[in-house]
Amino acid sequence: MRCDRLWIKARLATLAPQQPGIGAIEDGVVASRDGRILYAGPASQAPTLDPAETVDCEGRWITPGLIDPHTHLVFGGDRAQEFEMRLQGASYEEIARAGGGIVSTMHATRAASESDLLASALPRLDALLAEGATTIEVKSGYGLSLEHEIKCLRAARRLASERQVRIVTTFLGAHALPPEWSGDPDGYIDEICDRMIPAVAAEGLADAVDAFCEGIGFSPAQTRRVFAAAQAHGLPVKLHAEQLSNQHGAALAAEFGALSADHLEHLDTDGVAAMARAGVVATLLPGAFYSVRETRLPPVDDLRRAGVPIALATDCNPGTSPLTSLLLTMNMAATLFRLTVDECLAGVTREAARALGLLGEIGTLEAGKACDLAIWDIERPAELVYRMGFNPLHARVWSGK
Ligand code: DI6
Ligand code: FE
Repeated sequence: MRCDRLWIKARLATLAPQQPGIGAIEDGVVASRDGRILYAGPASQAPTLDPAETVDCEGRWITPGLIDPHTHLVFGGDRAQEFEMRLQGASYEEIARAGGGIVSTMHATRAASESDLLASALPRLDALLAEGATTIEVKSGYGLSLEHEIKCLRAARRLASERQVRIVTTFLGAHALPPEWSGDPDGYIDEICDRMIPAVAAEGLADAVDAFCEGIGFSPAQTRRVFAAAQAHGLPVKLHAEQLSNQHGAALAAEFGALSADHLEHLDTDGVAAMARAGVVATLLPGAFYSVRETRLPPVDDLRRAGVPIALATDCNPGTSPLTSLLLTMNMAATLFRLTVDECLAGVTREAARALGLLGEIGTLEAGKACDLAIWDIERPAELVYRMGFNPLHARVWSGK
């Protein structure tokens, strides 16, 4: 069988769902053709392959390319000053209510051009890619008007032409109330449903729609309207749910067959059950938990028991998670949330793919999927989780390249 490239003498973590644990294979090979995996498995069972190029991995580990299923990578400015305020005792919610927080980033984002936003997002994207990421979800949500949300989504889409990476975009107009709608959140929700979602859908700028369902964000009733408008335009939904309080957002997400419910520190058992029934992925964001010094843990044991898939993401954003490392995200998920090494690795590969609705395309080393690989200079997979601030990536392969 002709193939473009053959990686040999590799140890594989296939993450294939029918294999136990991470699907470890000691003497493995991966073959690619036309950007797809032709074969990934034991060398002994490989078909006869006729590669144009062979790469000797010298015993290195190959995992699926890492996937970050929740980021706010595109924004203007930074919030280092608010970080200093929080160090002096101000809380995240106090700062948000005083006009800081998301709205301060909105001003900086509105002042930036599409090219400015692209330029400022690229170093953050590069940091993720340097650790083996091959697919990144990017949300809007700092423009908060039709014009500026569209600008952010266009900048996000342009990231994919600047680098070898798959970018999945999400419209998050319902992230915060912009000042021009002050006192009229329902009017802003009308604007989102009647103008913004139709425009974003017509331009094909978003792959999904998200909302911030929270005391300082939008109510469940408002979130419901956003979800209904998204579905009317054929867009799947996901939700920032139960981050700072229990608004029963996860159950609402489940009702709409959401791809994922994210954060979840305040999720209760009814919410867990609703997610399990509807097959909603729990995307945990330990970087945000760490940065806001949250003390309430997401109910990981309940999620496990109910069989809710668990994904991990950086939540890269200027306010609550200025984090651009999926390796550190895994370490935090293990240390802070007590996820196992296998759960952490699945969380940034297979389950992250599931959270994006792309499990048929990426997330495991299986024939037919995109050939997105991370090749690591490690002796055992646990090294990817237990070290902090060390990057053992040897090579990154995106679409076979
Ligand atoms: N939850 C978060 O943690 C981020 N957005 C959200 O809905 C915070 C965004 C920010 O503070 O800029
Ligand atoms: Fe977020």
